[in-house]
Amino acid sequence: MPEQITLYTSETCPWAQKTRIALAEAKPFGAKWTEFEVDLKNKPDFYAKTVNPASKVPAITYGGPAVPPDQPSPESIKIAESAVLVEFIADLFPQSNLLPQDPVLRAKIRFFIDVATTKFVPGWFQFTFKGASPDALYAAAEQVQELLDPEGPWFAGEQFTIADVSIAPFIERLCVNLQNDVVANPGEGSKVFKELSEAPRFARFAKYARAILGRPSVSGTTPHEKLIEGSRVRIATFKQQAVAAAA
Ligand SMILES: N[C@@H](CCC(=O)N[C@@H](CS)C(=O)NCC(=O)O)C(=O)O
Repeated sequence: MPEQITLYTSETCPWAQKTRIALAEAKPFGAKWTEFEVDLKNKPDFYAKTVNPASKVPAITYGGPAVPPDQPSPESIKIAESAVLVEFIADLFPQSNLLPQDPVLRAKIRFFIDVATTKFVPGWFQFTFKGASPDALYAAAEQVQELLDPEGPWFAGEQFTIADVSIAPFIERLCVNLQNDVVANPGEGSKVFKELSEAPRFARFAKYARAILGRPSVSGTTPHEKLIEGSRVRIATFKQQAVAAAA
């Protein structure tokens, strides 16, 4: 009998979405799990005490007896950090081939994840929420597309891997922000969307983004209206902070 898995998540958190995508991809290969929605504005007391001392989502309890998610067993293993969890899920369900065996491909996948996390995520974040120039985002999109298999549809060609899992929530958020022009400098979002989706220099990136958005484990797992609402609040908060800092 497989060990129990409980995922502590939050519906609009991109890091938690990575683990939800990985689990959904592993489902045909036997993954079964329980989800517990953590209210990040009002976290339950048990969470930091017994699941994740960093008090962040995602986290997983693995193994131990079957217990209600709000009463985690001391006997279960507690694991946090989305990058660790995504690899853990790939390791638990090797038939999913989310992390193929070939050492060179594994290294390439990990390098791609590093670029996604250290270049693409900040490029999206700084442009969307802080009103930075889109140059860093464009440079990151170019770097991402140079690493992609030329034919695709995925990073590693025909096989969907944790490389795709790890960038998917951020490509989804970028598209939602740009298409709805929910960015720090209104008007800029639509322009950047046109550039990224129509300019020949981003053709491979645009094709990849469309494939990611159409993947069932990605599409429909995060309500876009909540992402838009959350982005508006975050943009307004950063603007207030900038005004306060300048005063
Ligand atoms: N490096 C972490 C980042 C996780 C993270 O920042 N999660 C946010 C929500 S998106 C969180 O739980 N923040 C705690 C809080 O809001 O108090 C990971 O990859 O898992």
